[in-house]
Amino acid sequence: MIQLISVMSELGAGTRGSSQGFHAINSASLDLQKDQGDESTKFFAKNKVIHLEIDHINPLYRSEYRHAINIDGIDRMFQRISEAVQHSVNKKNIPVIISGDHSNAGGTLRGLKKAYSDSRIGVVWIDAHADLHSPFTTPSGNIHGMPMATAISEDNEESAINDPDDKTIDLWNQLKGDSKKILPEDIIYIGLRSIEEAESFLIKKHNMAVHTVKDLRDKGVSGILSEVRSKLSKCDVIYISFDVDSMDPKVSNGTGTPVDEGLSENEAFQLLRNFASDEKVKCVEFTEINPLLDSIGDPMGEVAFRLLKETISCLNNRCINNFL
Ligand SMILES: [Mn+2]
Repeated sequence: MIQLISVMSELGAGTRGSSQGFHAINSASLDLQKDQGDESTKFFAKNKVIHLEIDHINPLYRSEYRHAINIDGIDRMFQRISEAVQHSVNKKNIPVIISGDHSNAGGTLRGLKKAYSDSRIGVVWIDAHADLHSPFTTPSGNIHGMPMATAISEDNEESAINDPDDKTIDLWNQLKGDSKKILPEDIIYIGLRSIEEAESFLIKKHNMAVHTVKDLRDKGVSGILSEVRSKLSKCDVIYISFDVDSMDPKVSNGTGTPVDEGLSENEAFQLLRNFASDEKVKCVEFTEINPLLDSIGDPMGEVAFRLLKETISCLNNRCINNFL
């Protein structure tokens, strides 16, 4: 079964509103299904998607950790998310997570690492940003720029611009966790186009795979997919993390940190349906949908819903046989 897990925590973002992401998708689903004359206006119910909502603690937190804002609350969220994801996988479900900001993906990965403790886990990070900062390197202090660093357990002190206090460092070490790490060579970036120096340093240091939007246009979606396939051939399990800011702001205005020259909706659609069709893909996350920053109507919710719908259908049917 597909288990839809909504995690409306926005503690890691610099702007409020991604906590409304699931509601934006849900209301788009009601409207779009109605427009298509579908008798059931509830796509999720119709596709036998079980929904689990994880309680957030957004109102409680405004913490003083300036190089890792709200890190104490985010640590609590990581725990909740990882338990839910681990439980979902143990029940033989495929978790599809709709999260507020991208910091939550660190909790998802912690859960996957526990649930698949004997497996090698590959990560496809579809995003305008590398999210590889640490409290030592972050210019903003926002933890949604750090989840990949928690996954590979990188402080990147070589690129330090901050001097975080001991309490921040303790919490950061806790956030990274003591379970096994994701190997940097098992991470693939797609759509990356806004990278800061400290992140570039790590990408070079670990020789991480990056596919820019231009690469995708040059090689085509199928060219990128075959490179991903060979790069992740040794992984048993693949996690797809889809930040809507990977898409162009023309499509994806309702998000915290839009960046020009992004993927088109169709390119995102082709990527997601191919990934979701592969048996190795055991978890997909949609994140950073922020209707408070959107234009009138709910265009971001509608785009995200169309992509989510195709992703869920392909996960259910594994539409394209063993592409990866
Ligand atoms: Mn991101």
